[in-house]
Amino acid sequence: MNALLSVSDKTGIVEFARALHARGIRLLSTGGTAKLLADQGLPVTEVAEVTRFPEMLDGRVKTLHPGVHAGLLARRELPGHMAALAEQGIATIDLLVVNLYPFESTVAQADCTLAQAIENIDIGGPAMVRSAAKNWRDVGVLTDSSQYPAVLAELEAGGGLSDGLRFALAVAAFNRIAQYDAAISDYLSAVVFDAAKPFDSHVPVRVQFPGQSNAIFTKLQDLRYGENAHQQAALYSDLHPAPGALVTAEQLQGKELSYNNLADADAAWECAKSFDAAACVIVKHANPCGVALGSDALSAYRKAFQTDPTSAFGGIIAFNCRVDGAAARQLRQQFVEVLLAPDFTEEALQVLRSKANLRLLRIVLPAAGAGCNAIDAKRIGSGLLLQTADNHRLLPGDLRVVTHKQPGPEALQDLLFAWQVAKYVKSNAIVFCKDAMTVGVGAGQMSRLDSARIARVKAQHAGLTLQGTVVASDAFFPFRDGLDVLADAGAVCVIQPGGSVRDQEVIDAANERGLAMVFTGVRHFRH
Ligand code: 93A
Repeated sequence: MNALLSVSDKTGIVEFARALHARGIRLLSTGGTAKLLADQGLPVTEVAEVTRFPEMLDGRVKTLHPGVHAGLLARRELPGHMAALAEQGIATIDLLVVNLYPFESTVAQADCTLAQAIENIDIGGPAMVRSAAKNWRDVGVLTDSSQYPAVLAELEAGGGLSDGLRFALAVAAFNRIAQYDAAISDYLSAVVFDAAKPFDSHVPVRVQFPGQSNAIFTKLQDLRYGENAHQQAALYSDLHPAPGALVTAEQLQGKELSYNNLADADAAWECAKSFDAAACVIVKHANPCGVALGSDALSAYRKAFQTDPTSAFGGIIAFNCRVDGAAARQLRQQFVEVLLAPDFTEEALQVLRSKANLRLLRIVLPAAGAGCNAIDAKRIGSGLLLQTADNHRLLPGDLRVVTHKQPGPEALQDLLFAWQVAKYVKSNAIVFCKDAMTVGVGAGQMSRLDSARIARVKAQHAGLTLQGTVVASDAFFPFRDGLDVLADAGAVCVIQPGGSVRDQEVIDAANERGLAMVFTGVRHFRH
């Protein structure tokens, strides 16, 4: 068995090569990799020896040779292929270990020149990876050091690699090549070529999204239809989904998830996971119609449901905490489309099993401090709007009290809660809250005044009082009329970004009506 090793990132390669050698596998390698392995006392044959052709053009042509590619591409069970190899004195290559020239990290450096970027475009590496991955039934292809242990484990178990592992490695290989090529295309597309300027003074003009590699999406499944029955749809996942992202969820039971289920589940989950205390979020048509914190799932759910029982019918419900038997029995009383949580007790699963259609999703909460999806994308006609995600988290110290009246400590807690909820409500958002529970949500209106009116009406319909509530507004009040609606309804504290030319008019109104008001200096539009 022959293995060809050619890696730029040499992490773990010596140990891996040593393990291959110990299993009697012959090592072939390119210049730098071969030297490292030889220095560590491993017997290694240079590719140049195999091809009987020297590396040339400063290493630009190392492995681009039929002696390598025929060895990778030959179908072992075709006698014609094997005879052709024998005729040319070419040996099969059964294992390929390649990682590519570091294009992505090179262009991420601020002082990277166009010439350096181009020198770091790997040609021979991707060519070999493609050959090996195409011939996955006969060749194992490794493109990342994280794959070494799984391959060694199978080799050590005796026999060769399994079909399953070789196929998974081939898929990972093509994904890696797609990602690599996208990085090159992305970089070069952003270079505005100017013949009057020296070649190497060109730099790409582009927005840098920190820590974000090129977005490559892989299809998870076709969906029955899109937002409406006449639209086709499919679900794709980031190649490397962020920890705790919806696409990593496991469906435990229930009907197939629809396009709208997924969109709403995502809205509910993103909101629920943003709280530290046990939280329940009920979403309908992409907007929360009930959000509450509690001591456990049951208490949070009871409060969230009270906000708007009418809208909660057929809702999508997310918890950031374990759902136990008591919560499940309560949930069984209402019609739920999708239920998602990081954990369910055995008893809860038992209770929910009787609702065979209910889509139940288990999703792992991200570890504290884990990165979330750094980029937000929205399709526009033949284009894509990209932005970094709205990850801003307000701290009590960021608040500026602008009224004579100060919010008390309890109101302050509710203000922070209301603000956090408003972030997940479509603009214009007005959110009344009390005791860590929403009591009136006005969402998605073209005027802030109407959102305020709607939030009030919804609270009335749910039989809730707005006396003594706090209110969050996702953006500033352009006039005092919106604030007057809140005061008329009985609100006592307001949180909003501030920043309007009429801020003073609104502050005066708050003082006149005896409200406390705080400015955040940050806006949370969500369209
Ligand atoms: O310059 S290349 O595009 N031409 C080649 O023929 C070639 N073959 C392997 N780059 C090539 N490679 C790459 O060299 C591999 O993908 C790997 O990243 C690197 C390993 O070189 P070395 O073993 O000399 O450190």
